[in-house]
Amino acid sequence: MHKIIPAAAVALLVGTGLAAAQQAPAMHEGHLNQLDTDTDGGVSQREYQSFMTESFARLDRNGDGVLAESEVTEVLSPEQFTAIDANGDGGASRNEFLKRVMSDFAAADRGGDGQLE
Ligand SMILES: [Ca+2]
Ligand SMILES: [Ca+2]
Ligand SMILES: [Ca+2]
Repeated sequence: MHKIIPAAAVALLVGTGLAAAQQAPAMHEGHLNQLDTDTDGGVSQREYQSFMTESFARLDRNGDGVLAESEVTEVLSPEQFTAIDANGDGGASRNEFLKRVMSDFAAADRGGDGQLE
């Protein structure tokens, strides 16, 4: 639980921005715990993807299915945004977003068992 995990860092970033922007802080328990919706002690690919899909929907304020840089300035640095916008059209589509975060997940999943612990 004390490893530095890039995937969790992205989640933290997204979560923190949302919490700061919209809601009372509910993110202090530990982000991996929050992502672990079936509470089996690990975050599966499916849990991670479903969290990220929800995050995407919340970040996409105008609901056009694409994150404009202006929609994510609070949670992503310009470098991170550029990294997500794989085709460089200035918008992060859902596919681009998920592809990026799921590759972070794979990179963080050192055991290769599809679970982050
Ligand atoms: Ca789990
Ligand atoms: Ca949008
Ligand atoms: Ca794009």
